[in-house]
Amino acid sequence: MTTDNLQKCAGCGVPIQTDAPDKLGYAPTAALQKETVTCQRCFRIKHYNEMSTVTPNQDDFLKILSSIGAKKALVVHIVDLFDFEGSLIAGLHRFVGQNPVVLVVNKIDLLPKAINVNRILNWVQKQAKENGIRTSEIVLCSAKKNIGFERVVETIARYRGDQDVYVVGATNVGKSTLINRLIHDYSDLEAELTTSPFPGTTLDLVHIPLDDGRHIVDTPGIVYSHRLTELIDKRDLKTVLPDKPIKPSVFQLNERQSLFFGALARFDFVQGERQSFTCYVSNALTIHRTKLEKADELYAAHKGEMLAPPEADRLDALPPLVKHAFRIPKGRVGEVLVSGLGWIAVNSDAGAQIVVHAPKGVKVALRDPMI
Ligand SMILES: Nc1nc2c(ncn2[C@@H]2O[C@H](COP(=O)(O)OP(=O)(O)OP(=O)(O)O)[C@@H](O)[C@H]2O)c(=O)[nH]1
Ligand SMILES: [Mg+2]
Repeated sequence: MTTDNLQKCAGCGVPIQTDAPDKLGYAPTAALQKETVTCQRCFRIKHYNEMSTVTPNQDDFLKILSSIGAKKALVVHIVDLFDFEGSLIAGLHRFVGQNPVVLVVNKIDLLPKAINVNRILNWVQKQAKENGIRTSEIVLCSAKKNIGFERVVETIARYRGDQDVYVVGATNVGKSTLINRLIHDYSDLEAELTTSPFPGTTLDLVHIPLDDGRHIVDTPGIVYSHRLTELIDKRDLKTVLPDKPIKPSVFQLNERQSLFFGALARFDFVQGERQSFTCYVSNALTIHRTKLEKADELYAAHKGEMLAPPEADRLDALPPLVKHAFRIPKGRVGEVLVSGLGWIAVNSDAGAQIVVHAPKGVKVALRDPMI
């Protein structure tokens, strides 16, 4: 296969080839005449919303991270506020050497409307510290809705000096969307990176020139198999990934009641006084309440139908649900994160014993309340 002198796709970074239409990087020969060359996959994602995603190679990613450590650069680490712990790159500082790291927490538009951004920032600072994340600065924004973006631009400018900027993060956190906003709002460049609602869009480094001859570099997302969104069928992501502000659902539960999140997860209130729990999940995901003693039976009888996603034809691909037990002592409140699905807040400080059932491998963690 000829890859034309390492010409790379301007949308996703894949090397362009003109021989094999069914392989990555294909572009028709005529497309090479254009000023910016994009591959057929990017064309289809952009114009037909095609779900053409690829699982990036983890070794490649580690190589990219380590190579950043060997040069002087600013590292912009993007995480998704909807899956904060799930999308953090643990131990990033080990890879990036002496380089400064700015943590950009994206998608703040997904939180319910009436939230206090400063409170969220305090929460993020605390969580980042607890998770061993070392950063020069933390900024919150929405790249999509253009919230908090001046701060992002100022912060990058302040720490970059005259160096390149590498934008890194887990898949789907909004790296390419954020760089597109920088390009469109702060430069005359025509470039446009490919973005899509599905993880695994950017395939290789894409260098975008800055005014001083340096570059801002888009990178492929890291695949974390502890995120539900990496495990489930792509077709079910539409239901699981929120694209509008979350409308929290509040449930008053008696002990020994359960909630099902499609067939993807289950929450049991095992013991405690009657109290309220608030679910922060995609508005498109249906939550079913039932009695704890009926829950197993209900799951067996209705998964893939009333309890969906996943739909019946792709249930087999879902890892079995495993239990995570938590005891929230009297006097404490908390939230249980199910990485990629959302979180459930235990609002009352009356004490509660809960069990969360989530697909094997998915990260489930108790944390301080964000909201
Ligand atoms: N609600 C919301 N969605 C966002 C925001 N930023 C990006 N998105 C959406 O998140 C999805 C992923 O965005 P991308 O920019 O492709 O993410 P990425 O990090 O480049 O993903 P990979 O290339 O797969 O690693 C798209 O559907 C974006 O529209 C944001 O601030 N808010
Ligand atoms: Mg991308």
